[in-house]
Amino acid sequence: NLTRDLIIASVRSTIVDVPTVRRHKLSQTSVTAQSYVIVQVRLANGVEGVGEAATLGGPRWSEESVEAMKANIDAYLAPAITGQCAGRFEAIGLRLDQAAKRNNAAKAAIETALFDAVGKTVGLPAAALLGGAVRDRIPVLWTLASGDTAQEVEEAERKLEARLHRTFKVKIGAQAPDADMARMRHLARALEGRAELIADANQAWDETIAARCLPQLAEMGVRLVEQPVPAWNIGAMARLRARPGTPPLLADECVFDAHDMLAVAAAAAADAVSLKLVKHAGLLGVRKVAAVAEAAGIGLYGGCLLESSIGAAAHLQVFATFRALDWGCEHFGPQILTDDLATEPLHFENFHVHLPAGPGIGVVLDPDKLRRYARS
Ligand code: MUC
Ligand code: MG
Repeated sequence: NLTRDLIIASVRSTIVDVPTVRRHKLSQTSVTAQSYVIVQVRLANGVEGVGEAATLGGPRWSEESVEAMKANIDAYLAPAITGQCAGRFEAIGLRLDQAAKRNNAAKAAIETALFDAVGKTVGLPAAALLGGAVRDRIPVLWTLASGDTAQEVEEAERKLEARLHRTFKVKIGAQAPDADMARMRHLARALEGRAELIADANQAWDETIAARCLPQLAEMGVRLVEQPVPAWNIGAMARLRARPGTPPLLADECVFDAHDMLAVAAAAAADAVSLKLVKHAGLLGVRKVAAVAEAAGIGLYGGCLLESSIGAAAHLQVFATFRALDWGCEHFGPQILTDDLATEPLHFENFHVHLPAGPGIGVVLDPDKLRRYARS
């Protein structure tokens, strides 16, 4: 009896900290380890599903920290769904929303674990439960974020040589705008004709600085500029976008739910949107935000928050279902960690990351790694 098999027997959350190969510096924070909450859902049939909630430097990229997520999962979210049928994804989403406002990353990790467990039960990849895959590999970029230009050129050279990445996203906004413009100019010259550049200011600029810097970035050939101004300032995004010389703009922190996406679309404030589980509260939420973007002619960009192969695989399952994913994805996370959490990490080759073939999210949590990196 499938309905009985899919009853949620238990929900467990574990905080893990995995070191990164180098310091990763963005406008509001700098990290040398990635902290995640790993959610393990066990069904009545004994099948376990796994989900991951990523953060970046505690509650600095968005309001959720791993400590807060674990507390809210254990006290509110897990009790709200234990005993329910895991396959009733929308009904469970409703219960999660009744149990806690927002907490989108925590909810996404839980929903991912449900898709993984149900997929593993019926022998289907999560993508098949989300509409079905239309691609089995996605172009993947690398992020340059050490802040040391010479190191960044060298790092990009190594990625190009290994045929892993040929688009680079540069994290700007941690230093003065003119210093960032000089850094960008240096990178653009060093990689000219061999790589494409995009830039992410993580909300660091105001409208005046953005109006000065955006045309300079366009002139350097930068293809896309992400979240140049604060998330609340959709009006500025729209005005900047209407100015001649502004490169295409990518909405990140200003779009969490589908209502945000609708507001950005109505204001004509972005050319593309970065889709992330931590923002959209789950795989279904990613599809809902994407549908609003598609309806407005706004391009889809497969965003990340430096997930391990667990969280990255979940993103790939839903990204694989979009008819068009014109901007590719940025799931380089598994490559910036010193170690992975999956038994078999994602496969990167020829500038693409491959959709793993297994059921559920397509990868399996390594219990030894979970033990090794769990916070005591
Ligand atoms: C962000 O704001 O896009 C994604 C890649 C990266 O380096 O930082 C993240 C978050
Ligand atoms: Mg961003």
